[in-house]
Formats: sequence, structure tokens, C-alpha cells
Amino acid sequence: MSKCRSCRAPAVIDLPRHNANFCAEHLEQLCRRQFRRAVDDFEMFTTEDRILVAVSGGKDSLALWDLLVTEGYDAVGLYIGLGIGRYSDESHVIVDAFARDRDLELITVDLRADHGFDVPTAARVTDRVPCSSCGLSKRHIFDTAAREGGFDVVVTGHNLDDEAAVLFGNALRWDVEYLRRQAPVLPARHGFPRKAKPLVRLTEREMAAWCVIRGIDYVVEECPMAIGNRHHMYKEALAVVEATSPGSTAAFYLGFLERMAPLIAHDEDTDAPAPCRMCGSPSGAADAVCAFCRLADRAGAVQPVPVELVLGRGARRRYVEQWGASALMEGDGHGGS
Ligand code: Q46
Ligand code: ZN
Ligand code: ZN
Repeated sequence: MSKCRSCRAPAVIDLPRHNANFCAEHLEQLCRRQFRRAVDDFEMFTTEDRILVAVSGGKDSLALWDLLVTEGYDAVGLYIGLGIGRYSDESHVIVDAFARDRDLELITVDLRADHGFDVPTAARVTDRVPCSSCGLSKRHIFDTAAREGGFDVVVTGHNLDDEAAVLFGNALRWDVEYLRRQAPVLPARHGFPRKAKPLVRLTEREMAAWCVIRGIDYVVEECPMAIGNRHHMYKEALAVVEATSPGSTAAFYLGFLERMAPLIAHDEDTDAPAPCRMCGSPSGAADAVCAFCRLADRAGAVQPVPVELVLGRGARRRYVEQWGASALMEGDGHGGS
């Protein structure tokens, strides 16, 4: 059996990118060190700040919340019910239990109950991939919750593999505007809160191991809408490179931040957007309605669409195998067959 690099005890994980194996205790130390290094090097936040952490029920966001509170930060959770069938129901139960067991404050916003629509219905009415209206809704709700709750910063559980995959996609198209926004911390401006990604030095596998050694129960299944999307494809491509050349993903992303990002940085000096006529959040032109309110208006005007109906055939089969039919499909006849 392989041994821990630090103490020679039996190892629980091998990390080829560090060319070493670690026991549970030393893996935990490594994760804490990488977390602190990201927070400090990029000046993300301090123990004086009030932090709003976006939690989905997956391993990354729950590991992040755990890291934040055990490292002494003041972090309140924000869970958004996206209405993605049983996947969302299960995620809510997991997040609720996590918060309750640790006596942590959790804010819950439900798209359907609070804003009159859900992600599958938005995907159907916009006729675009679900992630686009989902991303728009999540950003709007994070920003609004941060502003209304007086939080200094919104943090999310994007890990090194996520950020490298986004970088890969942006670099494939040389999308300079998106590349500029890839910093792990974005300052507050024009009524939008500061945003930070404290897990950018940690991989997906390290976060899964963190949850196991810390006894964190998380939703193992991915969002059914993620299957087959581009982000996934870029992740898989990078995983192939990483398998043959361990450390490439970190070198790609962290090297970009260190050596490339400064070359393309520039001060954006745009005017403050006018508030949305409906919800008051910073939006755009004077007297305009923001993209979120326009989406809520359109998607709220139609019958709810069950998640199965917006999935491709393969994803639908996997969804039903994993979760069974969603309540809407079984129940009240909105969805058809
Ligand atoms: S939750 Fe939403 Fe993700 Fe699901 S619909 Fe896409 S963006 S994949 S992180
Ligand atoms: Zn050890
Ligand atoms: Zn609005």
C-alpha cells in the first residue's frame, strides 16, 4: 500500500500532480493550505467581511462552505431552487441538512415560488440551452441577495478543473472579453457585489476526497442539464492531457493568471447602468427592464415544462434511470408524454 508523503501512514489518495500520496490528515492540510493561498494571494476577502456562499448541494460548494466556516470566516449559504425535477428536490434536502447539522444560516430562493418560473420552462420558451437562462437567473439572484443582505462578497465553488475548462473554451475562440473576466476575484462595481472563487487551486478529485474525509453528504449526480454541454467536453479534453502529463491543468490555468492575464487587463470605465424598471437591480439603459425580469415575464406566462421534455434523448434516459419521472410528468398532466 502506498504511504503518505508527510507521515508515512497508509495513504487515502494519490495526487499525481503533486507526485505524492497523502493520508486523510495531510490531505486536509493540503486543501486548507491551497484554499488559504488562493484567498490571500488574490485578496479575496478577510475575516471582517460578510460572505455569501452559493451552495448547490454538490461537493464543491459544500466543501467550500465547510472550509470557510472552519477557517473562521463569516459565511451564510444561499441555495437557489432551480426547478430541475427530482435533482433539485434532492439538492435542497442535502443543503438543508448540511446547514442544520452545523447550525449555519441558509437563505433559500426558489425560482418557481419566488419568481414564477423554473429552468426547464425558461429553456423551452427561450429555445436556448438550459444553462443560459439558468446562469442568468443565478447571477441575478446572487447579486440581489448580496445587495439586500449587505454582504461584502459572493463566493462560488468553481474549482481548478472548472476554471481551466472555461479558460480552454475562451482561448479556443480567443474571446478576449471573457478572458479578461476570468480572474478568481472580480471587484464590486456599479451595484454588483465582489465575486470570488476560493477553490481555484483545488481539483474536482481533491474536493470529492475532502467531502469523504470530512463526512459531508453531497449530491453525487450532476445536473441532468449538464450532460453533453461544451463545458463538459472541454473538461474531458483536459482530463486526457492531465492523465498523460500530470500538472498540466494547473500550469495552464495558474500560468494564465500569472503571465497572460496582466497582458490583457485594462480598466473598464463604463457608466453605471440605470436600475431595472421592474426590480431595481442595475440593468442598462434608463427605464429599461433587466434580462432576468424579461425572462421571468416570458417563462412565467406559460404552463410549467417538466425537465424530461427539455433533455436530449440520452440525457432523458439517464435522468429517468437516476431519478424516476419528475413530479410534473407523473402528476398533473402539464407535460404530456
Ligand atoms: S445547474 Fe444550471 Fe448548471 Fe444545470 S442548468 Fe446548467 S447552469 S448545468 S452549474
Ligand atoms: Zn500523513
Ligand atoms: Zn429586473
